[in-house]
Amino acid sequence: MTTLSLFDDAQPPAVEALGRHALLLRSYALPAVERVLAGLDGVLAAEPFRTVHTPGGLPMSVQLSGCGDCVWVSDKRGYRYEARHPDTGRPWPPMPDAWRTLAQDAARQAGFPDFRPDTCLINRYTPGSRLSLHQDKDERDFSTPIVSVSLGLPARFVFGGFTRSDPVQRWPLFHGDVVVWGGPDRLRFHGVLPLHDGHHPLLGRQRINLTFRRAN
Ligand code: MD3
Ligand code: FE
Repeated sequence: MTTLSLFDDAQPPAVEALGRHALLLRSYALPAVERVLAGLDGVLAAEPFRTVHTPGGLPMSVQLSGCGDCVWVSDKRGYRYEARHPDTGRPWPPMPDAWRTLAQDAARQAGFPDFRPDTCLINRYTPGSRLSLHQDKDERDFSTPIVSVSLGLPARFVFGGFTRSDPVQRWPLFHGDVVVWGGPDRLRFHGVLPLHDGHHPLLGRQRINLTFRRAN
């Protein structure tokens, strides 16, 4: 006789498809989360979060940091990747080994064994922070995937089509979730709805998202 457990059946599946080439690996980062958070402390000590402005001069509600060979920046001169911080002239801190390993392992799971990220953008959301609908088009080669790691408070992620007015789907992203976006799905419009207030046992009143890319 089989033992039925409602609790087990209530667990979400380990892998969900947001699109044909966009795979959500639920809780994938949890086994490595201590190492990931230690890496975060190191990167933030060298490169604290700062508020950046759009080319039009508006402050983004999400704060940014980053590491690797280059990092995505935004200011009056536009959106671009820079090998040095535009304000301080300093190179970015190196990508922690545990981060690179996690991103490459997740990419391999999703069918991208050759992914070699050269940058990680770190987004910090506090209650009310949002990221409006956009495409990621500042990288050299759109055939390389993007890997994102969600930490802290849950996000309401919005995933649309190839034009801004296409219908969108909403997905909750929780602490430890990893998403790999490849193929055509790499160019879909996406965004994050305003963060709800709450308290996360490890990260407090915030959500932190790591986004691994090959920019150059
Ligand atoms: C889907 N960050 O940094 S991560 C970004 O949660 C960004 O902070 C969001 O969008 C965040 O550009 C979403 C997931 C993500 C990243 C890149 C994508 C989803 C994507 C590129 C194409 C399609
Ligand atoms: Fe994006």
